[in-house]
Amino acid sequence: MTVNNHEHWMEKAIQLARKGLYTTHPNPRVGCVLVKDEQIIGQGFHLKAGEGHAEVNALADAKQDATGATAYVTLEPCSHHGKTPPCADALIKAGVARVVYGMQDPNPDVSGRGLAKIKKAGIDVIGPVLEADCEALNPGFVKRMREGLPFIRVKLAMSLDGRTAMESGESQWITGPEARLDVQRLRAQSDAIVTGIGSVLMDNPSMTVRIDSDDQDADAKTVRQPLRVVMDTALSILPEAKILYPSNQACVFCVEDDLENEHLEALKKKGVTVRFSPRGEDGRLDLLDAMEQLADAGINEVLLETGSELAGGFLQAGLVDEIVVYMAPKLLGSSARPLFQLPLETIDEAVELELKSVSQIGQDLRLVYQPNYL
Ligand code: AOF
Ligand code: ZN
Repeated sequence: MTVNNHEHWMEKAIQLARKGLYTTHPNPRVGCVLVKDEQIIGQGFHLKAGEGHAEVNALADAKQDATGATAYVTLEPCSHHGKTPPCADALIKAGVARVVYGMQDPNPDVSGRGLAKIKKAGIDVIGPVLEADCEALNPGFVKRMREGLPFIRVKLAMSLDGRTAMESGESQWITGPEARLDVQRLRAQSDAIVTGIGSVLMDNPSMTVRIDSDDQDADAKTVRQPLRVVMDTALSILPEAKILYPSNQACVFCVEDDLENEHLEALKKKGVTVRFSPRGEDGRLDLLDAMEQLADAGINEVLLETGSELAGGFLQAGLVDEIVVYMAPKLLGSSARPLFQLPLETIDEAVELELKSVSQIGQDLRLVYQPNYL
């Protein structure tokens, strides 16, 4: 079989994996097709942690005996007993002749052991195939496993003159309804939404996901609400703030030596998780430490939805992996607030970005950038 055929079937497996876009957390999105005589005989994807992995679902779906089939799977089949038994064993038992994989599993419990087990059983192993596309399914899982940090995406809405809010901080409804729906999809695919106390005090947002169950992109029936996280050095958030409810999915980061104590007790009583981070070099909450704590808690993808100051702080800390900007056909004027607060003085200090994609969405432009950190 030619490489192109492998890519063709792997592309099908990738499409299946995308169905888990909103639901697999903290597990990766994975898809699998079983091919025999140039026909798909079974297909599956991972929907939810604790439930069947892609390979097991594909085997269960198989309309005929999978003996001699080729399994195309976007991620190396697992070799460990997690919440479910090893997929490598299931494929061996089913008698597949060949396994074509998209990328090695970066999970240290697996990382190469699944492929080794399959090879040892006398099954052909081919890969990686479409590795970059398979990695792109799981930027957060991959980053958490390799670096102990979540993948951090900053979402910003701005006017043509690069302003995100009026001088007063007033910022609602800069972009059109299509762009706002797109933001709902970004929220739904994120494990956590992070914001700052400034945005909470200004807008009292709820930051929940409101998405149609017939969304075309993924199985949206089981959309879960991401964890809502507030960066609040002095713990000045009011226990009634909307973002804290439901309280079992809310978390506030603060610095322990700076607390307003009655808030701590009130928040704990309401069931909100309060986490402590040390002070960074600039005297403010250490964002790197906070993000490491989130990764340890199984958070793969973070969506940062906040004002220009905290967004600037994340950028300067080298923590931003992707910037999604919605640009509205509006001018907000020269006294309005900029996209990021960055105290730069010379042109050499300019932050370089790489443009990844541009698309029109309603009347707005959607621009995706990756920072080029030195
Ligand atoms: C696969 N196929 O569809 C997925 C895999 O706790 P468990 O049993 O669900 O295992 C989770 C780990 O299994 C996860 O961290 C990742 O390494 C792997 N995910 N592997 O072969 C799948 N979702
Ligand atoms: Zn598995």
